[in-house]
Amino acid sequence: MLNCTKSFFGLRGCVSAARQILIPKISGRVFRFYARPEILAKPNILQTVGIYSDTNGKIPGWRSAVEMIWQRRNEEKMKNKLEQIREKAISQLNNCDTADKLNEIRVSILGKKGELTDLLKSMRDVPPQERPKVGQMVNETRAEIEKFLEERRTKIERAVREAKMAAEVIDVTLPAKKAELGHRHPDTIVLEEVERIFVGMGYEVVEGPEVEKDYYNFEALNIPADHPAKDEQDTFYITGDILLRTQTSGVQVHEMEKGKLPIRMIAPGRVFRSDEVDATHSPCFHQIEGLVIDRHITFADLKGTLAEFARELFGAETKVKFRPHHFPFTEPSAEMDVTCFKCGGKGCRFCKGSGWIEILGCGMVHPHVLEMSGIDPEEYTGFAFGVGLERITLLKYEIDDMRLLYENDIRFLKQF
Ligand code: 2NL
Repeated sequence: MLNCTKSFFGLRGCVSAARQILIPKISGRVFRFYARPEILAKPNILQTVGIYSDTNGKIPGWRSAVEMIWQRRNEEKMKNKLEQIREKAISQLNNCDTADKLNEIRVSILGKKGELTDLLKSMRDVPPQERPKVGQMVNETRAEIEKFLEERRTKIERAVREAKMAAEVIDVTLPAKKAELGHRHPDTIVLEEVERIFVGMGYEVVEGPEVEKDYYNFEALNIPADHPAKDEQDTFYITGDILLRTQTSGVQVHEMEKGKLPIRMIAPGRVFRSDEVDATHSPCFHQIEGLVIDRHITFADLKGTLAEFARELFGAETKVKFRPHHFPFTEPSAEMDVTCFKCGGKGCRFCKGSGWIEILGCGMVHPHVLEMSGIDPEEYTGFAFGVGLERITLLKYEIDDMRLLYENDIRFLKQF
């Protein structure tokens, strides 16, 4: 009894009941060999006919024939699987139009748990002699899919670019966006006003270092190490004798040490004190100090100068009043008040009913301070003053919280 089946290469082979495989015609000869019954029982066994092309017409022994049969079948299985993966990948990629989807597809095939990676892992089960061939097949499929992925990626990227360019049409007839301009800070406005007033009276504006030696910040101003005035100023120290200046006086001491007299100067700048932030305090604020040294300078010069300053800053009707005070670096010392520019001195909520507002501290430079900087107090005298820039800005613009000055909110700044 003969059982005929279509063979792999389209040849016809027959399996006899005698467990023979008869090959009618390969290279013009008929080959025959025997196989085990369980192999012969497989209906597609005659795929084995294909192996004859590998044997150069030599008839293999049945064991190697069977091995070749299995090898061929494994290869076929693998080929089919790879073909499936490839087809699926290509059809998915053809329908893919976003980079995210593309990535999903890539991961599902080539990723750690991807289909192709799984298949590669199953190489463990492939007999060693078959691995190179199977491995090569997997690699070829992988390369093909990767090539296809890249092509698709390029297409998607181009499409995204083109869509973006189409959407970004520039309408040249639209009005241009206005460049947003900043606004001068109210502190700057007031500082420039103060500078204008003093420069008008012949003063120089001098700036100096914010990081200062303890000597220039305290000692040279008659505040020795154990002076209580030093305790009052909680200070940021950098080293034992270097600190963030607590006042701009150091700038003036440097000027005095230069020995060039007379001096008529103001020293505006940032100063630092270890203070908590609240409506009237900040660890960093601005001070303007002034210093005049010449022969025959008296308290009358101080009064006249500062009264003129107050009138220019707050209005011609402004009156001033000096109250005795104490500073270690001036003697005598005073605080100057101006008549309330809100009520004109009658008393209101703004001046807490007194009619007066405190503006600055001042005094005649202490002879010891002059001496320490090399100026002879017998020949020269001088006056000095210090004013908090934020304080007068808040007063002038009736701002009730100092913190507003540091927030730099353009809506706030634009009001001045
Ligand atoms: C205040 C008080 C003041 C000075 C600062 C000064 C500087 C030198 C010599 C003498 Cl180099 N005095 N400066 C004088 C008196 C007062 O500031 O309350 N400022 C906010």
